[in-house]
Amino acid sequence: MSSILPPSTRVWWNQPLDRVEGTWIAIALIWCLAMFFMMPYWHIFGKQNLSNEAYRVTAEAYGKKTQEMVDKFTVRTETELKVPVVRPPAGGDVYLIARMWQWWPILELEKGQAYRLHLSSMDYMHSFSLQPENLNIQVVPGYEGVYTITPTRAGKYSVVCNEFCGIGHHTMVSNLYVVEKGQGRTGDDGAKDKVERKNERGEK
Ligand SMILES: [Cu+2]
Repeated sequence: MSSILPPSTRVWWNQPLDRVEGTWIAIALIWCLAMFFMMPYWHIFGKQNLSNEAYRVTAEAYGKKTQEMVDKFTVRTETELKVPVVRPPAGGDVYLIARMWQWWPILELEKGQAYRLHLSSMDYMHSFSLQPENLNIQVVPGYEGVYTITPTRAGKYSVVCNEFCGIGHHTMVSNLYVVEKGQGRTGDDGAKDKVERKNERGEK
């Protein structure tokens, strides 16, 4: 038998099951079932799988909601692109736009507060990867994913696009800040920080 000539016997496949073959089929079946039941188990008892809500949304509607949050809660801008850093009230809704090739705006969240993180794409498929946390969320155009998150450690996190989205994919990086309660480089606090730093250097 070859791939060019037809098999010599017509019914070539009707053979009794070999013991080794049967054993491997049984092993594969048991493993498949184990993985199948691990999915709901890990969703309930594991910490990696987020429970999400998803809604249909248009890019325009989502952009508008994000813009409203940015208009209300921007505390400063960063980088030469003047990306707004937004600090929405603790426990509220936060919106993040993924688009070629930018995350917009930059979010500043308070440690220990639960937020509803909204994610949607303005164009193609992207993926929200939060480093160094083990968090990876698909961001799909036309859908608004909502994830309830509670930052547990203060610091500066990196947001990376984990879905190849074109020529500028590798530049689609951003930050996410988690600050201690009542802290952060916001308006007044920022001014205070500057004064303190001046004092440390002995300047007046
Ligand atoms: Cu992307």
